[in-house]
Amino acid sequence: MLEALPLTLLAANMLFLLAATLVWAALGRVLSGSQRPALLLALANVLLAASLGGIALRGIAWDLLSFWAANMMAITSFVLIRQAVPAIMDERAPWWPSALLLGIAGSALALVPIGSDWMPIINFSAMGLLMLVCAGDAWRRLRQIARNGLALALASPLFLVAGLLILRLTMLLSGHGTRLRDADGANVAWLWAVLVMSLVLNATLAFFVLMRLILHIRRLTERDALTDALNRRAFGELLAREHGQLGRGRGYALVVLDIDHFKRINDSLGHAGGDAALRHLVQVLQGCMREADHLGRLGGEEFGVLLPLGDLSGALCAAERMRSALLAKPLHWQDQSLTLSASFGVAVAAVAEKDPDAVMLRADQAMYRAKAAGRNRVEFG
Ligand code: GH3
Ligand code: MG
Ligand code: MG
Repeated sequence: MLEALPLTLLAANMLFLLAATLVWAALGRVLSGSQRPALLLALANVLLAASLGGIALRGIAWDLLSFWAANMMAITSFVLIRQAVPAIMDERAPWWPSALLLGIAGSALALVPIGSDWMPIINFSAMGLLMLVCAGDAWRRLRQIARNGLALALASPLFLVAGLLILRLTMLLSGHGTRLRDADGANVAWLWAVLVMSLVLNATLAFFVLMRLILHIRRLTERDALTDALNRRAFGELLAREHGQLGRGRGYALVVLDIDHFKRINDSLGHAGGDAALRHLVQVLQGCMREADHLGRLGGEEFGVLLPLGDLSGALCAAERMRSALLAKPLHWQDQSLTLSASFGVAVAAVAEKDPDAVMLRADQAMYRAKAAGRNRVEFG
């Protein structure tokens, strides 16, 4: 009865991994933005299942398949998992370090006698290292979107898996469990741990995919589809939040700007050219802004720039920088080159003002004064 337990657990592990393969393959079809990581993870799961299948067939199938190939498939599946984490976050990590490690492990596995204790030691060294790098990379990437503590908590299941692989390596180094199919307590416990590990790993990565999707949707609700600047609602919310800090001594400045004679641009370049001009303006303005500043599209060809902690001279300076940058960088559209200009209105929030609408009104009025005074200039109100 106990003799058959490792085989039963191997079969249970394989079934779970095959089910996970199907889920990732289906997710890859449904979530168009996450096709690449889903495909990598489907492949990783199926390779891990095949590797366990190879182990189950030891003594029955060809040794090269059940030992060397089974180990290589297991390491490859961790290479794929390591590459899937940046892919989930829409980034690419270079393949060569993983490929180099795979090559070294493959050669080392080919050099040691088939079935020797060194084989699982080489295998777990490579898998443990890959998982540790994967967890560290996930933590580093998560820190870009979450506080350090939260990023570590989110990446901790991956560190747990790396820890388990390294624990298994230390067991192997002390001579325990080198033959996975032997029905000893350590092997049975390990096979249960593999089941839990596969579950934790897949669930964590699925959570990352979900998180990325939520962040993407949130971005869509906050951004203007044409220019990717904040939309009016999101900009208004930021402004209201900043205004709430006024009482605590944290001031802000607001710049409102409107492209000059935009109708003429639409008339001469066509509507698509006008759209390109709006995107160009946003690009130029973003090049003039500090990291803490926010740009929003208030409507049509009118934009707002929120300058936290901004005073009047600083805000006038920033607006002047934007105005001259716009003149210095003409729009290239198809074969034509066109210089854009805009009129700017600047206002600094006063503690006495009840809400940000009053500040916006002053900046807007200043912008209209700039229009009336001949356009392509900065006024304050
Ligand atoms: P002024 O210097 O007084 O601001 O003149 P203007 O022509 O820029 O201002 P007006 O308000 O008369 O015209 C704004 C034009 O912007 C009219 C509208 O068709 C165009 N517009 C608004 N939104 C978009 C957009 O998303 N894409 C394009 N291509 N045009 C837009
Ligand atoms: Mg205009
Ligand atoms: Mg306008």
